[in-house]
Amino acid sequence: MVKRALITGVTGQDGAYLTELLVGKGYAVHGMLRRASLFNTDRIDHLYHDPHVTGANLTLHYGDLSDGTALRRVLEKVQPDEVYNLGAQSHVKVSFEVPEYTADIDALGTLRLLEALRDHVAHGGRKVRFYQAGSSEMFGAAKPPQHEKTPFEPRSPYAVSKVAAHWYAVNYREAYGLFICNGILFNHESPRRGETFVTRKVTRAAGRIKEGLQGKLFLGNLEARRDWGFAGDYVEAMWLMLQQDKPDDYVVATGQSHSVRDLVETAFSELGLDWKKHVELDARYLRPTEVDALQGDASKARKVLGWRPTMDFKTLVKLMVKHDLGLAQQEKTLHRAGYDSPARGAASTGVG
Ligand code: NDP
Ligand code: GDR
Repeated sequence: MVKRALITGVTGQDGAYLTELLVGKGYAVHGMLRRASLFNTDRIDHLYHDPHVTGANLTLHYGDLSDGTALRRVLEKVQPDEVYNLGAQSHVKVSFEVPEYTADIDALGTLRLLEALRDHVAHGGRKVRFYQAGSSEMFGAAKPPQHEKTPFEPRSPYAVSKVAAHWYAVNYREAYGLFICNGILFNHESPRRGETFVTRKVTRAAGRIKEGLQGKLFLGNLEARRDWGFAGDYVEAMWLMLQQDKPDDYVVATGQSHSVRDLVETAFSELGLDWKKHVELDARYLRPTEVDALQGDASKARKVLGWRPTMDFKTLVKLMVKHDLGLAQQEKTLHRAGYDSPARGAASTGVG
């Protein structure tokens, strides 16, 4: 029997890596995406085949975490064995600008999906396993190293919403006996990372500065410390959680933490650049309340799931810098040929 997985947030960084992983394992993957005025499937286009072709193993469905009816419909249609709830307004700084929306999608959206799941399982007598994308941001002000028993002290509307989603998930597991796992994942990055998150913003800028396309990089707090791992490793942990005999919650992290300053220094020096000549502070990127230090203790995931990260911080930064230098070189070639790309991405958004 071919297993069926439903992924919300399939167009995001993790959605793309998870789809690759599951397709590689022989799953029929169904992704939920929201309607956009421009195509928003760049990260999964290489995995998508015309549905009329036999053997197509990624199918897309329109839906939105704000729309409970659509969630029910998609569940009924797909009849999944596993559901991965990755969809979210995932930007911490943006959550201060749009707190109600963030709560609606990240907290209530999870509740809507759990309600649909509860009915789907009760009426159809089906067995469905559910993964909830929790975050190290939930630990917020709690002292590192953080593990499954560390109390949550959230510091942003995003983090508060993820804490609510976490407890909804625990409650639905206990109240209705559903197979639900919360992953508490620390920051994970890749060349597919959105360009307003700090790692990608830095590696994009380093490549563009090296190619003479940009002079300055404006950043916020350089002292914050994060535990950065590779997204490809982290989606493996999500899948492993759903393959266990019992549902449980797991921290997923490398156990190493670095400051934003270390990140900038590592990325720029990879290209022989002196970051001090290019980086400037812009208070727009400071957060009203910051999470100062995150460093995960993933002993439980190591012991129970047999999960280990394969990529360290330096290798990850190197991979991203190399990728983004390539992008900058393409941009330069286009520029020379007379195709000017508009100012774009992290350099110009002013939000990330
Ligand atoms: P991204 O921001 O790259 O992707 C988020 C996904 O959610 C996108 O597919 C986005 O669609 C979708 N989405 C946004 N709003 C809605 C909505 N209203 N209805 C349905 N889908 C929506 O995030 P990541 O891939 O990095 O993260 C995946 C999940 O894991 C998120 O829940 C995030 O909060 C969480 N997380 C991430 C960590 C990380 O370091 N990456 C760490 C811990 C948790 P669109 O493409 O249209 O915008
Ligand atoms: P984070 O990631 O908030 O940890 O959330 P982000 O990369 O946005 O910030 C990390 C740290 O860098 C500091 N910082 C800046 N951040 C951004 N985005 N832009 C800047 O210019 C900048 N300057 C300094 C931030 O203040 C912060 O301390 C990510 C998201 O993927 C969440 O969805 C996820 O849950 C957590 O990781 C774990």
